[in-house]
Amino acid sequence: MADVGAGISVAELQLAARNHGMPLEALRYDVTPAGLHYLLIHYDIPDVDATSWRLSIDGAVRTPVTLSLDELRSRPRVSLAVTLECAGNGRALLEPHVESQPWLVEAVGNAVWTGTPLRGVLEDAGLDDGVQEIVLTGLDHGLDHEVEQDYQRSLPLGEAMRDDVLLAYEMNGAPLPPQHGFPLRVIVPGWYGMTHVKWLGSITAVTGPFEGFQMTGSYRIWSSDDDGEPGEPVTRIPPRALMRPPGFPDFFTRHRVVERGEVELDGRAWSGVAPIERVEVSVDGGETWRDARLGPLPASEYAWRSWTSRWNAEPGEHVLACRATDATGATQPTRADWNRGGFQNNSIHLVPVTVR
Ligand SMILES: Nc1nc2c(c(=O)[nH]1)N[C@H]1C(S)=C(S)[C@@H](COP(=O)(O)O)O[C@H]1N2
Ligand SMILES: [Mo]
Repeated sequence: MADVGAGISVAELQLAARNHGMPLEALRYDVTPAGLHYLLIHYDIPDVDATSWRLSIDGAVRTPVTLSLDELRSRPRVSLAVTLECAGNGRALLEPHVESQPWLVEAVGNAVWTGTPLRGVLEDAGLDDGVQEIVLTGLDHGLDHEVEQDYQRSLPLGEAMRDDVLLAYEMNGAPLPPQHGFPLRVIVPGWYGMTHVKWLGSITAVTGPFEGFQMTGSYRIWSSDDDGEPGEPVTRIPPRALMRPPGFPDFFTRHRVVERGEVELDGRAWSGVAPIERVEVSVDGGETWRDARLGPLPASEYAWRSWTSRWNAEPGEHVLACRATDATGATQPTRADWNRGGFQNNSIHLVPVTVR
């Protein structure tokens, strides 16, 4: 860890203090308690009065609709366990340094979200022919790179009409906490976090591509520093595994101390593209690998899967590692390619330990 994050600015520290990660020991919970789930808030948490709040469905629809929270709650109800990960997870491990929220590996959580399918709401409004995308607008407002905006993301129509895309009003069986989008957020299983719009205010059907800042000015893979490069959009989460760090930490460095002998290593693995098929573990920094045991099938296709692996720990310095492979055969790189926004760094998780 020595020089990772060298040159992190006070502005980045300010972001890191607002937007916390999931402490890695919370990998022990299949369902992440709300307070331990990672958090990413671009602007301010809006102040929403649930009784006067309304969701509007407008744009290229036959009947524009507004719905209250009670009306949404009386619609068909679906609960789904979904692993959310920020597209910037791993950013601070990239070199050269990318300025933004300086995540290491912990921008993840797996919660049970309850709500009503977006699809039904769109069908009730009646989409016009030629609708291409659904724009989701949050009630939060701010500036990014001098562009003043409401937080907005769009979804291609095909994704928006999936049965498992939810307008969620509960997290882990309780009303959404303010920081996670009260009173309503979108859940798009499989996609990186930026698409799961919180504090939802309106849903707008559009007949062309939506080109708001969060679609064109961010969340794209730009491989160079060239401003003119359009870049590929960031969409679904590629495979990743994390290890629950064994033993106990040093306060300041968080370096681990492990007692010699049999150690049961464990963690979680997920992919937003296809089910996890394999997790491997290395106890020599990724030189050699062996298969971990996969836990039971997760509660949903988009929830993380547990894994375990036994290790006979011998005294000395070791670097533990894990990596996931999904059903498409996609796996994790030892070192991900740099990109200007610092997105999608799913390089393997390394955990240095001292065994005594
Ligand atoms: N309205 C709004 N929605 C938002 C954001 C935001 O800043 N405003 N942040 C997004 C990003 S980048 C991520 S990673 C997820 C984080 O969700 P969580 O804080 O519930 O973990 O919310 C997304 N939804
Ligand atoms: Mo994010």
